[in-house]
Amino acid sequence: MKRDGTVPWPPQAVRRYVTEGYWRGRPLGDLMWDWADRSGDRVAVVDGDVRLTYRELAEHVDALAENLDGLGLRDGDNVLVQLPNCWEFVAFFLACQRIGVAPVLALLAHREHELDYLAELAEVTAIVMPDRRNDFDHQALAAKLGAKHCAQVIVLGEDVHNGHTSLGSLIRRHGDAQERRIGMARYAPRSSDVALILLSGGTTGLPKIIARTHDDYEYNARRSAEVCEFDEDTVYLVTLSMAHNFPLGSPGLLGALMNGGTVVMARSPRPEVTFELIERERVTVSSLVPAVAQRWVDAAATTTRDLSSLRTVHIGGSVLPEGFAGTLARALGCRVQQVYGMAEGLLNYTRLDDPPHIVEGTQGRPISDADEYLIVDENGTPTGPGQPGELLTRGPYTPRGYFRAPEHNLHAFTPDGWFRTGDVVVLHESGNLIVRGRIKDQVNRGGEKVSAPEVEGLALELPQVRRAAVIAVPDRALGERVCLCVVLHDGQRLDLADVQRQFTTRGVARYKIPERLEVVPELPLTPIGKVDKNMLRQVVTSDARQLVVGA
Ligand code: AMP
Ligand code: DBH
Repeated sequence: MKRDGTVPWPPQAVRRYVTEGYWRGRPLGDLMWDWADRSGDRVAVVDGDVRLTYRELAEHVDALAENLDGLGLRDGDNVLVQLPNCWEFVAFFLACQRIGVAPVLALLAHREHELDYLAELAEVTAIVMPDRRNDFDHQALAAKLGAKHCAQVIVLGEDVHNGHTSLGSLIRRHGDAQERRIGMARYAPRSSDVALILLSGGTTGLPKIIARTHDDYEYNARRSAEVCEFDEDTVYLVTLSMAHNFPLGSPGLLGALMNGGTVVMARSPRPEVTFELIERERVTVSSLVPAVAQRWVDAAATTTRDLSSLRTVHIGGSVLPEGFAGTLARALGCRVQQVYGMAEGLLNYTRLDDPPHIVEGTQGRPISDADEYLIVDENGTPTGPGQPGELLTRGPYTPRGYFRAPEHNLHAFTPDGWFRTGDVVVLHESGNLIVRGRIKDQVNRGGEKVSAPEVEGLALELPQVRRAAVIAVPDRALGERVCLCVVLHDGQRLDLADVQRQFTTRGVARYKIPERLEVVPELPLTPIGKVDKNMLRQVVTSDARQLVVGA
């Protein structure tokens, strides 16, 4: 099946990106053998006791790619992938790239509500999930989704049910690797095709997804790795889920592999797990969200692990508390790069030679000379120097539309292709950007983005609820948490535990489930009749609360 629903860059932009060398015309899957030819005996991936050289990785990937073809997966297919960080995930990702299959990268936290939607929207032909994890039976859910969406089920783990295929058995190397490598030429996906599908945090009923091409994503990772000075000595620890754009390609594990470095997989971001890996594998760099970084800082004070190999930490995904970049650098004895990025494209990093006040006080600047951006007011007019406004952007790795979302794209992009980030930024005199806040209707829970309208829609399914509004409430550990404000039907009662139980039964990812409930007699409205969330936020987070609750 061929994918439709992507929004291509206009021809003059394509010409520019090709002639000026941003896009190299190479599918991601081809690169793997460039790496193996260059660094074949070096260790590419470490996962527990498994250590794979670049050559071994490439051979596993080709064997897997051929077996996926044998299962009937074809160029143009999409596959739903929900896996923990592990070497098999890296191999699966690359095998998809070899044969033109696009992985749709779901988070481990996602449940039926999200996965069913993704399977439907992307029309996936296969689903890859672990057997069980943390007491959740992923395979049972995979079976249900597979049956509903006529998709094959591929399972990571020992306990593979009848009718499902074992990922372990597909990945085994066999036969003549050189012959297979030559034979792989028959797949040859085009570099302008979709390579992978990333999830956005979303600001609508259900989050939108982003199709990234080989050309754009290769540049995304390559240029990021240049900015972050990755090289052969880079040992990158995958701390966050590799389904995220940040550890996957910003520069993340792809940036490390492109430069002959080593990628170390962590199953959990907890310091108990990651510090041991840093010591054992002499890790030089990792990427963290502020909530995880805070736990590392706390643990670093008393750890007996040797963290001296750590040279740089990338931190981004949500607003960094003031002064925290400096605290982090001191606690871990390394440099910090702030990263302001998005699955939609645009990436900003502070540079390694920026002075400390810039590293601590800004979220960096775009990676590419071809990145364009504007800071605009509510009318779309550029704000004056130093004035905050919404950031709009376009460029060689920022697609011109969400996947299969023509209606939504009318609002999310301007007619001339600028992506409206929904973030409020200000341009610092250094040329770096500072993120001041956002106008999008979202909660940023420790870097995981939650669409407020999505949670409101789910709340309205509860029989007790007449009206619902979701706002972010500040939280020390996570930055923000989801607060659900509801007006109940007459005579109804509802408490937080009840809400949480009903959301869990409905199959909603845990990070979206409200952690605070406010039952109010009415929701405050703006003059044009929309819920006034600014007022609601003030009411809920201050003493002004009585005003509405008592109204
Ligand atoms: P997503 O679209 O889900 O990939 O999330 C990207 C969004 O995360 C951005 O548009 C910002 O709202 C937020 N974000 C990412 N990095 C930072 C950062 N360093 N500081 C503040 N917000 C950030
Ligand atoms: O928050 C993000 O989505 C994000 C943050 C930092 C991102 O996608 C990235 C870097 O690539």
